Amino acid sequence: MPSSFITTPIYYVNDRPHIGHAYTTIACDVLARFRRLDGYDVKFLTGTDEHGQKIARVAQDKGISPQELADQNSQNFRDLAKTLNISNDDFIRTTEERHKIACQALWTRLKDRGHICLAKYAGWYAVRDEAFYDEGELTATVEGVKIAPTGAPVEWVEEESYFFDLSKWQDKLLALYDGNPDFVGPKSRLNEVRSFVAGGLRDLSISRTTFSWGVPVPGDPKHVMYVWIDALTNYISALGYPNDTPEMATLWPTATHMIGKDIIRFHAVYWPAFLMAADLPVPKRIYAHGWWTVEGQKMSKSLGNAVDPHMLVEKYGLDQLRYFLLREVPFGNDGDFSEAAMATRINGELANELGNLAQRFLSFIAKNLGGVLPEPGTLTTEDEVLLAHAAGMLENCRPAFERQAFYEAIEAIWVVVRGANGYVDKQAPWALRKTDPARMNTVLYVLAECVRHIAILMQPFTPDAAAKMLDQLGVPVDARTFAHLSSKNAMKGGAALPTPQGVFPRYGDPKAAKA
Ligand code: ME8
Repeated sequence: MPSSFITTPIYYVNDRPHIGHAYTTIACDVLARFRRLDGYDVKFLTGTDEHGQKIARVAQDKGISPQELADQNSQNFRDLAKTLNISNDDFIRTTEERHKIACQALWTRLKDRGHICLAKYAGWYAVRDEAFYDEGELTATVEGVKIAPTGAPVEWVEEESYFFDLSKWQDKLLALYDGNPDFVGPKSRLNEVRSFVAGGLRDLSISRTTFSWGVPVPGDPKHVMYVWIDALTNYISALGYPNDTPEMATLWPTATHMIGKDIIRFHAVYWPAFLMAADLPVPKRIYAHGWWTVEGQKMSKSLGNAVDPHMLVEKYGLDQLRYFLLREVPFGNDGDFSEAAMATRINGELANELGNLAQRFLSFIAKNLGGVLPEPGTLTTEDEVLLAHAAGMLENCRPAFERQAFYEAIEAIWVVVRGANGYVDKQAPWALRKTDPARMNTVLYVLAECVRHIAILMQPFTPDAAAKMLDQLGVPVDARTFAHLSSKNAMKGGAALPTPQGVFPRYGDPKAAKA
């Protein structure tokens, strides 16, 4: 059985989760569900990033301990995963013992191999990004405050620090990118990372002494580890590192890290360098998606415009939100979020196109045929063409999923949804009832088999709605994987179908959605 380890970034606990966090987590969930249905042994990990100066400062401002802040907000991320029907197999917190053990073991291994030495750091640091910046990357505001390219203010840091010998890894990193063109996706990000590395790397400061909210450096506990070496290690601590676990052996080399474009440098430069230096395998793929703005504006605390995913689920429905986020914007591109756009997609695609397709012929069968799926007669070319398109969907979705091109997979499904709606209009089974009942039977059967395919493939995107559709087709719960798409498991004429119910209701009025 092929394996796949899929990870979200671990989210900082300084703030409540918003739509951006929900986006990455949903995308990972869709990938994890797709691969499980495709026969993979999947492990899907998410969690929270709880150490570092940013968390320590926010806790101080709130007058609580960093651990209290972490406990509260980690729970918020866990709750969000539940609300979003996320199928994660594990949830890691960086304040857990298993994680500290892994961080210290990785550190010791890097030290023993001569990749860590003690020196003095003097340079710029942005607490908001938990990142170091070179003077040349900064711009000064009118007030004279220097800011990083991300807009985060920087402060001057001068302290004793351990360094990782990143400068020695330039050639090996370039060879890694050139030898594995799929290591980073989309291609534009690979080019960005490659040119950053080609421009030369400086050794990286990986410990701090001016605060203590972090994993202590082994043998020198006045230092805590830089939060990014701590955070990145979560991906292997969850697999049992430093123990020689079966998961480290089989799952780790299959890792797909899904992240936002903001943290590509940490994942595609620092992380593989740490791993190569520790003589551990590098992940298989890193995919950086784009960012959402909200009605044209960056989401930010000061604007108070962060969109709460719980509210959207409540108002529009969970599967509707999952579908919208992956459908609206090609994964990898930036997108603008608006409730009006969401209502339009829900009504135009989920309610009118997919929902109606299933609802129309199922209620017709319920009303006119006593809820029994008819036996098909001889198939016409049009029947065969539609069924062949339905049977071909998986082959079109798979390569799209390999490239995390979720919207392409949805489009491949929608070609069949639209084809099936065109088929209904043309074949008009309702009219055939009087003129040619045998032909009507065939058309209804073909539609049922086509919708069975569509619903099986929609499971990763809209798990509840797809399950309801499959329930209504009477497809057994244990016959819903991609292996069951084969004609061996085709719908059986003569089967009694449960009473149909609408799966995708229309959302009121798209304009009212903004109110
Ligand atoms: O960076 N649009 O955590 P974080 C799309 N702890 N995605 C967004 C987004 C937006 N507007 N805002 C946030 C960290 N995200 C580190 C990660 S991993 C070892 C450590 C998503 O809480 C996106 O995936 O700041 C981004 O990478 C992540 O949230 C950052 O979450």
